Amino acid sequence: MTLMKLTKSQLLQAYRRMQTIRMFEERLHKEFATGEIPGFVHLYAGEETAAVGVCEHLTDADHIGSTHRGHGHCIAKGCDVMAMMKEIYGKRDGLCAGKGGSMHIADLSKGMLGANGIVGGGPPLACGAALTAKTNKTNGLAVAFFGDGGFNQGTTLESMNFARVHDLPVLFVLEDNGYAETTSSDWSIGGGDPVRRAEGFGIPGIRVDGHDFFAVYAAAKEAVEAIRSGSGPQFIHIEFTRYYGHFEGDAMTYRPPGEVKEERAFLDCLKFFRARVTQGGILTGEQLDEIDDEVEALISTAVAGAKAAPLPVEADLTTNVYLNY
Ligand SMILES: Cc1ncc(C[n+]2csc(CCOP(=O)(O)OP(=O)(O)O)c2C)c(N)n1
Ligand SMILES: [Mg+2]
Repeated sequence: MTLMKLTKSQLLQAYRRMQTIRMFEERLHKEFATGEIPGFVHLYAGEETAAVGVCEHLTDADHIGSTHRGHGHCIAKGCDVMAMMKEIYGKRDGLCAGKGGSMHIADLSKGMLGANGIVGGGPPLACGAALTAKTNKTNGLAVAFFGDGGFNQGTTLESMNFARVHDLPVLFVLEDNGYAETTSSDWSIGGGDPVRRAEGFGIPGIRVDGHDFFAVYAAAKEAVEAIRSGSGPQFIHIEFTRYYGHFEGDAMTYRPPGEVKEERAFLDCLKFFRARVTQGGILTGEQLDEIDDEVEALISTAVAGAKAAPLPVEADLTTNVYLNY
């Protein structure tokens, strides 16, 4: 895809969102080490193109099902960054009143169905949202993000079959970061080629280089346009790596030495983006630097706000639960 197909403001927004994800995650990595953040945290740094390249084609009326590595999906779908940070710190005015934490951030007003602690939990939710959109003829769609581990779960395979049989407006997005915990995706995906697996379900698919925002954006544009014109489900296989461990605290002994260092040096999607738009003369380095400064300030404010925010009180235990007390 040529850069000219994106307007300057679209390029600036995409860069801001990817940089917000990167800085959010880099800062969380540091803050988690202080011991102040409760629960588990899984970082999305290195995978920014998937969330942003896909969600830039969606509206608030479209839904996404996410994963345990969900911060990037939330940010790309427009969730409030300050409220997200408070949620991760378990604070009362967090996005889910401090009851969800990192792995259960949701915001239905933005179509964000929730990060999800169940591997393979997102695709059935996305199918449900897509069935609603189809039944109500909203022209909306749903995206199921899942990892290479999630791709081998029965729930994902059943969802792909269900989506095809019912011609649901669903985009299945495989975020192949090379590992499911410690297991290599080269080994774990039977048959080897995920696109062929999707085609086995009758779902058209494409593989893209996840280090290249423009490749992901173009593939997602085509898939979303096809779905909105009634094609039924589509599939995208995105390949990249995660910059951190499976969870914060993972010693990563299963990774070859230097793997992440090399990825960061030579395959960083943000560096690629910057080079493409500045060398093409479409944006200036100063415009991008300005965004970097603004995002850095936003994340610092979010962390300070989250640390200072009040914890839930005892009476909050019985609010927003299924039973009325
Ligand atoms: C149903 C289920 N089985 C196992 C787990 C434990 N678990 C959490 S994350 C994970 C690996 C997921 O790998 P992948 O889908 O590739 O996502 P990634 O962590 O690489 O983003 C596993 C096995 C779980 N949370 N849910
Ligand atoms: Mg994985």
